[in-house]
Amino acid sequence: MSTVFDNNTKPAWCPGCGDFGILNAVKKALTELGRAPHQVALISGIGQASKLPHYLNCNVFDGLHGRLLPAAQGVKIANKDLTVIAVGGDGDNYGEGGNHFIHAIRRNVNITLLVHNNQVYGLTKGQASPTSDLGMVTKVQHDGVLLTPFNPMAIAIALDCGFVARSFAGNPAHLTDTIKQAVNHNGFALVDILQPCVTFNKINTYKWYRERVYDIGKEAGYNPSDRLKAFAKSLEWGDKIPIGLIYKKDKASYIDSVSVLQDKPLVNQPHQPEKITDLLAEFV
Ligand SMILES: Cc1ncc(C[n+]2csc(CCOP(=O)(O)OP(=O)(O)O)c2C)c(N)n1
Ligand code: SF4
Repeated sequence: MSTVFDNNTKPAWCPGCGDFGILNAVKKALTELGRAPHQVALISGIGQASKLPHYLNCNVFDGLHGRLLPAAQGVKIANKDLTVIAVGGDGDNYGEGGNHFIHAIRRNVNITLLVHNNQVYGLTKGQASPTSDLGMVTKVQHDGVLLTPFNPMAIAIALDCGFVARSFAGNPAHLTDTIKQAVNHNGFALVDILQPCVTFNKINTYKWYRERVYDIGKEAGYNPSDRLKAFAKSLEWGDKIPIGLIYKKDKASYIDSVSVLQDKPLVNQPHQPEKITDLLAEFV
């Protein structure tokens, strides 16, 4: 598919990597939402997943490993008119950036977080990540992973995150639709994306996921605003893995709650740099 977001850079990912499906879905979602490149900012950390913004024609910023969320929140607060999407891996967001993940949910700035969850550290060649299953053998974890996996869905619901969804890189229609819903959500929106790493994770393959994922949106009577049921769904992992909108709650976002952000975006508001000099002189 060719879109205004193409920048003709050849991705450095392995052939068959789930990251390609995510890249296509991001481009399709933004196009279908009617966004123009100058209206979008993609913010990433470090990792294979975090290379995604390199392959799009829009505003982009690479932060440090695990530090994409502070940068993304800063961009949105500075210019609330931008569609801000943070993109990174499971290591980026649930390991190195775990603390930022928790507090970004609490702060509820209107950004979308896309986590490429390949259950492994791809860029640094296959160490266990926070979401690797117990017992998974890697080049470093010779006796298998000993730590209990991090459950992003359960943690986000426990923190009452307003939009908690999961999708699968091997299901382009579902992923595109989920990204569109997340971007339209007023507040912090999490989309955890099951992303096969064909090189370093030979367990959680396309086939492994296809045999297990089911669309919760098609389950009769499922109501994503029922927090206790959503929590129960968040604990499902193994033979059956739910994808779709698991939890939704409408609440005031950070941008709605801060008075100075109600008028024009901060970048368009009058500012007087000379006052900073006076202030510094007073305190320093
Ligand atoms: C603070 C810090 N710690 C460690 C690293 C080394 N490092 C770079 S990428 C990476 C892992 C990336 O894994 P993940 O975030 O899951 O993304 P993937 O490459 O799998 O898409 C690590 C440990 C770093 N760059 N900075
Ligand atoms: S190492 Fe894994 S995550 Fe990285 S590009 Fe290759 S398949 Fe994708």
